[in-house]
Amino acid sequence: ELQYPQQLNAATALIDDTIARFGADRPCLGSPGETWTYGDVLARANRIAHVLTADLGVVPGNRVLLRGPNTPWLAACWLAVLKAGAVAVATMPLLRRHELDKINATARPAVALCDERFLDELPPEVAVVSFGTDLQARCAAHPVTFPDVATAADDVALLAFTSGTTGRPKATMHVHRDVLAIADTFSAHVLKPRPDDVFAGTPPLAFTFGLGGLLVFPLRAGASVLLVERATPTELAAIAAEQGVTVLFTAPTAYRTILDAGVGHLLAGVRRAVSAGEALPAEVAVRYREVVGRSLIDGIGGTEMLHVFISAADDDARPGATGRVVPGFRAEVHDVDGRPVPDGTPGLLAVKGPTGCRYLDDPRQRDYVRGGWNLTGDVYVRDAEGWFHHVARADDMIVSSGYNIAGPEVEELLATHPDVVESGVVGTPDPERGAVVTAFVVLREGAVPGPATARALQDHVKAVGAPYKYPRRVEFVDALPRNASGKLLRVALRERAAASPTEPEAPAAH
Ligand code: 3UK
Repeated sequence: ELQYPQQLNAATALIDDTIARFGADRPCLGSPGETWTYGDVLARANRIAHVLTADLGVVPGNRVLLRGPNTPWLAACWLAVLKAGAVAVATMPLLRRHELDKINATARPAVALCDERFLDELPPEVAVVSFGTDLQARCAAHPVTFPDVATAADDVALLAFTSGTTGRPKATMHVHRDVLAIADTFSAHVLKPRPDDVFAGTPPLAFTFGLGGLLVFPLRAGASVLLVERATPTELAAIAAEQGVTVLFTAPTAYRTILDAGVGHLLAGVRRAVSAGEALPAEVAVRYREVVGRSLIDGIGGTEMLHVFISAADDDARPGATGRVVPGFRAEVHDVDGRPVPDGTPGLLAVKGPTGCRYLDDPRQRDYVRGGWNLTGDVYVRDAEGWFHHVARADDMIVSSGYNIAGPEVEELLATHPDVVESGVVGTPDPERGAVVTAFVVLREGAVPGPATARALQDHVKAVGAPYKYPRRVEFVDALPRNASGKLLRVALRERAAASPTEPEAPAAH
């Protein structure tokens, strides 16, 4: 059981309390050009908190929209918002006006703090202060100390928007206690960070995967974090080697790309490499272990749960399984009526723990939380040893001629063919079969996109998996569509498949 005082400000805990434990002169936030010590971060966050409250009239409970790529300024603004007792609404840098309009309408921020290079897409009705120059100039007029607002542990600290691809975006509310709870469960028990650790990675701070891994976890441990604005997977590997990164956060496709490029050895100094957002293909997990000598830490988390609740560990991983329940959480596999199913049987993943789903003003709360359990929308199997195996998102199950086929499973089978870089597998409606398994495939350089390769891939799937799972339709594409947090957009593939009627069994060359 985690115990927190009733009065709790997560930003005070992450900065002021960490300084009290480890001192102010240690490195805290780094970017390619500079390093801010804990003392620098404290002074800047405090001054920004004065700007928010004194200059901009922000009061506790107001929401403050944040926008920008991962930089020390963005991180300091996030801490300042919490110090002021306000609610941080961080937005993904890739979002454009249309998406920001929806977020603005739901969150109704009092003011926005925005990287000066990212002002363009903000809705005109939002009052905005840009950082660094404008905000920096205002900061100079304020003292480096600030009396942090004495928030309650269960006051809302942040709104995080789900990466959902249909309908109105859902805002999830997380309280000050939740922010510390993710550090004191997954990070403390699985990552076991030390003050000399150097964290880095690619997820935006607006994605709670990045917020935890690239701000909350390092600061809770007195460690430092290197914030990179943008990096290809191979650039990330080079940065990790050059900068002595020891804890790394990125998506499964990035690890795969690093291994494919033959630069996996650059991660030799990384003690903990976390993969989340999508299922980690077993093949990638195996190759990573061979090349780097440690296991990737696969973890499933979610915006609704704030962070990871089932994970492997660097010294305890099983390729093909996500992991085991993180201490502090409970997880079960349920049938549609909410009853636990026996081990070995697929069902709906149900989770409870110190964090959980609280949608802001949204009837979909009723679907996500049932009988006290959070239903993530994933189909999972638990084995007798307590390992959880990801099957698919419930929406990504394909029912074809009465068979239940998980799109991601067919993707795994395809990934074992040497010509395949990656694939996205969805169902296309079909009058006879209900749905037809359709694979969008990215081929390795040199492989020929055409009927012969399609046939070879189909035969391969039939040979390594149950034959009924083979993709009756195969389409070759240059890249797969992904959303702002790097997830495969299966909805877009379904639309594409439905829009381009192809003769089954006679795939067109791309
Ligand atoms: C899927 C996974 C298999 C799964 C997230 C870590 O991804 C995060 O949050 P989102 O709200 O999406 C949640 C959904 O993504 N998923 C995530 N990780 C895995 N599926 N294996 C995995 N390891 O469908 C889940 O329900 O975007 C991940 C930490 C914080 C996060 N917000």
